[in-house]
Amino acid sequence: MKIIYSDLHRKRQAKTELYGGELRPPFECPERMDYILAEIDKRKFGEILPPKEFGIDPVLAVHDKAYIEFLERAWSDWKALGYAGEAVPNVWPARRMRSDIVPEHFDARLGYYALAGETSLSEGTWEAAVASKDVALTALAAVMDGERAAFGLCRPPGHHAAMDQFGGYCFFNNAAVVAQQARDQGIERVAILDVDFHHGNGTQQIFYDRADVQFHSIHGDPQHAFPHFLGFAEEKGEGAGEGHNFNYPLPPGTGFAEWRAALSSALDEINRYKPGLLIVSLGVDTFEKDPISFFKLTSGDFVTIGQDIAGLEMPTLFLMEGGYAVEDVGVNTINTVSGFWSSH
Ligand code: FKS
Ligand code: ZN
Repeated sequence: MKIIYSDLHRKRQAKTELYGGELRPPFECPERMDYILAEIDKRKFGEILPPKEFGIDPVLAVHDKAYIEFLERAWSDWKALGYAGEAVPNVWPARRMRSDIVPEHFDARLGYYALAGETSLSEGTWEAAVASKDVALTALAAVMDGERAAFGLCRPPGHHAAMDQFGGYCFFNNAAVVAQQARDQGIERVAILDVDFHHGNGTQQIFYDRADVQFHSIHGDPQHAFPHFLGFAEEKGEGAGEGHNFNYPLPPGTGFAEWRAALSSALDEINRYKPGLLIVSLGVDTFEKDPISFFKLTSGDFVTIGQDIAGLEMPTLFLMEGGYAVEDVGVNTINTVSGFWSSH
């Protein structure tokens, strides 16, 4: 399998994440990639290739222009204010206030374009986010050129990023960028299967009113898990997208049998939809030892997930999302893609 990877992810090396009332080192750290690379090397699995540069146009196709410009300038704007720490939002256009005015003061812009407060903007975040979407787009190009599957080792992740909001460690929605690019290159229907522990709120939002990109997310019940305010089963899409959004929220303590039943429903539905491309938002934070999640999947279960997905027999693009049991992230990730590859 072709695996696309860039060292530029290291430019995102935030020092802080707001968690439990403290600023702690982020769960989403560069070492996650080191464990994946080590596992690839150990098993001699796949072939690692660098990304090509695709410019900003594919991002503009799904994200707001002013949001992109905000992100590009954020670090220098923040530095100009002379604060000591990294850029952490602390004010929002909350319910009963106005969100129709894009604010001028950077503190307010930061909150305007943020959907949560854990993700600090830091030096190099923009460069890493740009490289991450190029990794995704290069992996797509491999599949468009006829590969059965490819794996974009994206970091930072993308599935929480909405049309004009960052958060949940995400800046550009890599899955949405490649889904749109595939559509623009003539693929009529694209399915996105999000198996990260967290609901893919950004991906859902971007395609919510569209029938040409179908979204499935299996995740921790938002009553108990981030992003908390989206991802309920009753969200089925709107307008032309009605009936093309599928959420499978699962309770704390969910084990593989129940999780796999949700996967099976999603795969059945995707089979009926007959997309020309399947994009898998691959998070391995469903693992039993994940420090911020509550599912109980074992390392062996990830092999089965890969095999089950391969059963669809569709051109498939895996994109990396979350997973924070850092020392197990490599094994769990490569178990998934190698399970797929050895049974396709
Ligand atoms: C837990 C607080 C959770 C934020 C969690 C973000 C998860 C990010 C992710 C991604 F794939 F995007 F990286 N705080 N009490 O894993 O979904
Ligand atoms: Zn996650």
